[in-house]
Amino acid sequence: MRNDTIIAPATPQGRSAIACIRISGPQAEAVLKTMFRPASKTLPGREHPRRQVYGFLYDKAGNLLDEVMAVFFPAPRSYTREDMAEIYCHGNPLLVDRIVQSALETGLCRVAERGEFTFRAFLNGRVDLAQAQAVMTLINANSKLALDVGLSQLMGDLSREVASIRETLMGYLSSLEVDINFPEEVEIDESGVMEDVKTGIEKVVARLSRMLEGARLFSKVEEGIRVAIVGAPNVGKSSLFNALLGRDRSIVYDLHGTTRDVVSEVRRIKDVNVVLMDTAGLMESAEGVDRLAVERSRMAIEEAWVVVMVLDASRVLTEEESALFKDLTRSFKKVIVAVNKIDLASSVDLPSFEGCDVVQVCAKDGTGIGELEEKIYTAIKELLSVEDLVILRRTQMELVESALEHLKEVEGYIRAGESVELVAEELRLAVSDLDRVLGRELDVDLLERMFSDFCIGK
Ligand SMILES: Nc1nc2c(ncn2[C@@H]2O[C@H](COP(=O)(O)OP(=O)(O)OP(=O)(O)O)[C@@H](O)[C@H]2O)c(=O)[nH]1
Ligand SMILES: [Mg+2]
Repeated sequence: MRNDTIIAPATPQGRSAIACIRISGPQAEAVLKTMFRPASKTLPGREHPRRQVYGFLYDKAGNLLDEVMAVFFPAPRSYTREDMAEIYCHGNPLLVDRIVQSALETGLCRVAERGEFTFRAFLNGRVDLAQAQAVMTLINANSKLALDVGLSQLMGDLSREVASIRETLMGYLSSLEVDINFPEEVEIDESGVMEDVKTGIEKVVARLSRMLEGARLFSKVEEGIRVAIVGAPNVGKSSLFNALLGRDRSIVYDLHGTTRDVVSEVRRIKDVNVVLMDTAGLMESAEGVDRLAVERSRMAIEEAWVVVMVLDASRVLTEEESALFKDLTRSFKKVIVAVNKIDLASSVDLPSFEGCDVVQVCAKDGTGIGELEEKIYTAIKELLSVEDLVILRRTQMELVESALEHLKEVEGYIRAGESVELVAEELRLAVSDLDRVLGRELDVDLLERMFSDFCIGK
């Protein structure tokens, strides 16, 4: 596509022992040789590939710019698969700028756009889009978890999964196409083929749904996993929220309906970021502004990955609370039951909360808060296993969603006994969506948006 030569600092603006400047493209060697004088006879260039050479940089007028190390990587064994040069100079932004300016004065190169090095690596087939995305995650990660996911994706874990799904679909497509192309010549058990395709597609749908879930979850990792504190009015949700935060953030009052808006705060529990959400008490009979508050609580539950359902130990469980508990567990969210106000109850008679963690707490004096925190952490850790997490951009997620829709369409067509042609067409559309996810089929809009988020020099 582009065949010019680009240059950019690869290290951030700031003072450091060393800064790195990268040059990529057909003139990379020429730029380096124009500016560089080695201390010995060795020149960094095609004759000494990938070898660090010590020397000095000069500008056009012959002024010394810096004492540096330089390396030349001939294509295709470089980050971009083009000819590349790297210069390691002293880490002062003024110095870096002066070197880049002098390189531009040779007239052989221009300043790189954001992400252009990685973009070239992608265009030249060194990485696919899932891997390019992983590179960005590795640079921007704020947590160990994000780093681990980035690394596994850079090593091609997601790419292999998408490719394997694609292969499976292509297999079905070719078995269908035999039927389409040679309807007379080959004796084919059509309904048998269709039945196989249908069973296979079900598995693929499950795999893609899992991928999508992993991507949605990963997008929450950095901003914080949402944990909603919910329950009936006045059970002590806000008190518990404050106890977990370690400060009086939410209003506590001995009357129903104290909390109305959802109150959110970010907290770190060990190595994960958590967005704690205090919500309004849920009650069926709510009217007016209370009705609106309950709606907000419901929305918070929707957004949450983990729900802490708070009960009041000093009174019996209401029917409404039992119903809420059932609803929550049915929604596949991780539910933790916190039985609050144990200081008021002489003996706590707990009904069974099947498959749920139950913690007894007293928000007032802090009893059990540590244990609750531990349970929240464990629940999040169960959700966040590195193998399940996937880094996809919004647009890529939409492509996976669209592939899923086509596959569900395929299932529907087969069930309805529609023609082989129709089924094959939907399958082809699903394959095309998957190809765009990895960038096998170019989607200019996606590419532009993706690489413009990168930093200069990457
Ligand atoms: N004895 C005792 N009282 C508590 C405890 N936790 C909360 N309370 C009291 O229970 C009342 C309600 O507490 P809140 O934290 O406002 O309850 P809430 O669930 O947020 O209430 P709404 O926002 O109105 O739904 C207050 O008077 C608190 O002091 C506890 O562990 N023990
Ligand atoms: Mg409250």
